[in-house]
Amino acid sequence: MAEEQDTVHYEGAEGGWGSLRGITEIAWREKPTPAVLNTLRRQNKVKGFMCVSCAWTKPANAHPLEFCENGAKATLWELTSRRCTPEVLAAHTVSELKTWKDYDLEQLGRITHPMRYDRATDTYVPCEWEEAFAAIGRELKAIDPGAAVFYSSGRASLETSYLYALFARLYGHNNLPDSSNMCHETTSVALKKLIGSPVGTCVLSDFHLCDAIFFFGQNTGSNSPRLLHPLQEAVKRGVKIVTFNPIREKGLEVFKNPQGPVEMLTPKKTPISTLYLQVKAGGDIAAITGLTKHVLAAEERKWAEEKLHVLDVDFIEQHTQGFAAMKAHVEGTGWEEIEEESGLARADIEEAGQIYVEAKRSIAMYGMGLTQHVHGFENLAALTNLWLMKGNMGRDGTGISPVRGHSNVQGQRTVGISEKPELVPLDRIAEQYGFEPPREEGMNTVKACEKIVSGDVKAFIGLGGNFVRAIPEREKMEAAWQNLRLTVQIATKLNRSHLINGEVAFLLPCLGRSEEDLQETGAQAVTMEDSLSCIHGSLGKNTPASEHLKSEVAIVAGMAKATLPPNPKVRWDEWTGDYAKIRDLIEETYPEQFHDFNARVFTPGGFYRGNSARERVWKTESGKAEFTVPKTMTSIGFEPADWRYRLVTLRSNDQFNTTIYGYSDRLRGIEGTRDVVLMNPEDIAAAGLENGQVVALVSDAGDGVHRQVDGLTITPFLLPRGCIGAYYPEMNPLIPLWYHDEESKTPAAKGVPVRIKA
Ligand SMILES: Nc1nc2c(c(=O)[nH]1)N[C@H]1C(S)=C(S)[C@@H](COP(=O)(O)OP(=O)(O)OC[C@H]3O[C@@H](n4cnc5c(=O)[nH]c(N)nc54)[C@H](O)[C@@H]3O)O[C@H]1N2
Ligand SMILES: Nc1nc2c(c(=O)[nH]1)N[C@H]1C(S)=C(S)[C@@H](COP(=O)(O)OP(=O)(O)OC[C@H]3O[C@@H](n4cnc5c(=O)[nH]c(N)nc54)[C@H](O)[C@@H]3O)O[C@H]1N2
Ligand SMILES: [Mo]
Repeated sequence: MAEEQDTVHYEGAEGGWGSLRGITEIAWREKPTPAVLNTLRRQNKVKGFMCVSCAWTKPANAHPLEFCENGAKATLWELTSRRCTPEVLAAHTVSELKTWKDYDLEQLGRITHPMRYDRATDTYVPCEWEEAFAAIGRELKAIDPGAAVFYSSGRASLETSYLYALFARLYGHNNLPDSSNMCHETTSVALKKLIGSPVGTCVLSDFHLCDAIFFFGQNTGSNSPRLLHPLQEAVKRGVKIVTFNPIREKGLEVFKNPQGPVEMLTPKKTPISTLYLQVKAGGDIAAITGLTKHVLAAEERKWAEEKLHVLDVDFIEQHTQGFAAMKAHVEGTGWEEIEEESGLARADIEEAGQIYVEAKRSIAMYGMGLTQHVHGFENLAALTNLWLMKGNMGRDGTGISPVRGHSNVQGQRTVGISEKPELVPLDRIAEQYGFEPPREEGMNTVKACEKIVSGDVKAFIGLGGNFVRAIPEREKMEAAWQNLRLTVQIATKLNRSHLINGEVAFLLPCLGRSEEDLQETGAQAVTMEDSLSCIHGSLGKNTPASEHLKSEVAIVAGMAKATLPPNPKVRWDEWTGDYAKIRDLIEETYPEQFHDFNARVFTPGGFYRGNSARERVWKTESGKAEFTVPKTMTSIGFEPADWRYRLVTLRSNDQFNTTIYGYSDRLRGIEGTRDVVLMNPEDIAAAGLENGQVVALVSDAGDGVHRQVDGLTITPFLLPRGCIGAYYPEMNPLIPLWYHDEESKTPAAKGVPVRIKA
């Protein structure tokens, strides 16, 4: 077995001085003013502004500095003093900018003016807002609404998102793909089907009551660092934390609280995980089946010896269906297969299983390690089986808690951004606005890509994000982009997606969330929903990066007004002038969840919008929570073969999705470059490769399509054999568009079939 000392790794703990250094470095680069530092002090506080980084909840009793390294980076990134002005854009053709790295594009700073792409000079040229809106309206009116796609990245507020979805439906389509389609769509589909709620069931107080927390494929230290605070408190309370992850991610191993002075000054660190199991990528169904098998065996023993139960038999009886079939299947699955598929030893799985057996209240947390697989649905089904059998759902201190990504990605779905019409109260909307909304299913991300390739899509609007960079199959998609007649990108900074343009293209710069949003009735607040279904108000105070920016609400309203015929019930200008009126509309559409919305906007800790599964009301087809018989023991969508590896695409500690803050993945010990392939030393030797050798990765999906990424340095790393790691988004050309979760179509970015070309 390879040892950590033979590999590249990080010596410190997550948090601590290293994390302060991370903040300082970016602060130095972005040259923040005193006003910016003030903004950090208001971050995630009541009547402050809500962080634009991750979706972890903002507690009522916030720390004096309730932000983490990555939240600070995100804020400083938004409030940079650099400006991407018309002069800067005039100095570089779009063809030239296409050769730049993502990092360098965003380093140009905040976009200051609305811009139109000028094909003759191959540059962006400034334009007036009204000119842009009129042209967009003209273009949209000229095409069939079904040929337009309105994408959103999960950052825009509830107010913007609600209007954006309304715009799409008034115009005539449900083509509302969301970054969620590449992320937790597996959750939305699986949890809806299994427990009748598309989101997690936990609230913050559950973390104070549980006895065990199980983590599957979620990198807390980098991606939701503030969650380390409740975890650290839980550990101090004696809560056992068990982690399943192919990589020993530092944040879940040890944590040093950068906000706890004692831990900063002394070498005291909190070990986080009691047990850390390096499951093979795609091995979770097998691992969870092993845990389930152990629980069933423990039940049998306990009943035989003490006439007592390990299982929650009353819950199973009253609230679920399908237990017997699931049980028979798990008992029929041998340990040999479980060990082979999970890459874990039976004894280790049983040790974890015993922690689960002994815990009275357990929480399951997970991230992209479960959702981004061809059998991602099966991952969540297996996990739900395990959680249901002990009644760990809908009881204080228990539950299933997907850790969401973008700061309002969950909320966007809540207020109507969905390609699935059955998830939206269309009848109510029809009544509210006096029109007949489209009822046919819209395009999700993968479908939109397919239709862009086939030429059926004519217009693409991006409400934030970096679509072309985030999706699979980059080469083919970039080429197909030329089919589009209209592309509109609403953004804060320049990125690759802004350089792949349709015939008519606009770049519309918007306010960031930390900036003051002044409208007719004064400064406006916006709202978002966190991972635990709590809604928070956010008030930007910083001076906008440029006087020419518009808010996202104003931009959506401007485009809508120029596109749609007048309707007395649809008052874009009035709504833009006062966002409280948009909140009234949201309340009207969703009265159960958003009652008294305006009065509750600044509730400390946010207001909880409720969750039926938490109340043990199962809005599933059968009216019960569902056990499932797994149809496969691996979540990987290809057969093993010699020299075929499972590529896991990773986020570094120094990026937010396609935004690269820098080249220091401190928590994994990788510095100065992102062009690496992380590989087990024994695999390196077996393949006849050497540390430091530069190689290419080649797609091995068996579909005859050549996909390749060059210039990657072999780096020894403690990964299970057969699994290799490399960074997202650089590796996205290697992922076939058809390679996605079977049920939800979430691209399977955590188990991509590749070969190494020396
Ligand atoms: N700083 C920062 N914060 C972020 C983001 C960011 O890019 N940077 N992105 C935001 C967004 S949109 C999202 S969705 C979240 C993403 O946050 P996460 O859900 O944490 O996503 P990833 O970092 O992609 O991968 C998570 C972990 O899955 C592990 N893994 C890979 N394959 C498997 C597997 O088969 N099984 C198991 N058990 N584990 C596996 C990886 O080793 C990794 O540690 O973070 C959000 N927060
Ligand atoms: N291989 C691989 N691919 C993946 C993933 C993976 O793990 N592996 N993860 C997937 C996941 S989980 C996600 S969520 C997607 C992410 O996909 P996206 O959400 O589309 O991408 P981001 O990188 O978050 O978008 C960054 C851009 O957003 C813009 N922006 C920033 N702030 C604002 C704002 O306030 N308003 C507006 N309008 N624009 C703003 C900036 O211009 C910035 O360049 O990628 C997916 N793709
Ligand atoms: Mo995400």
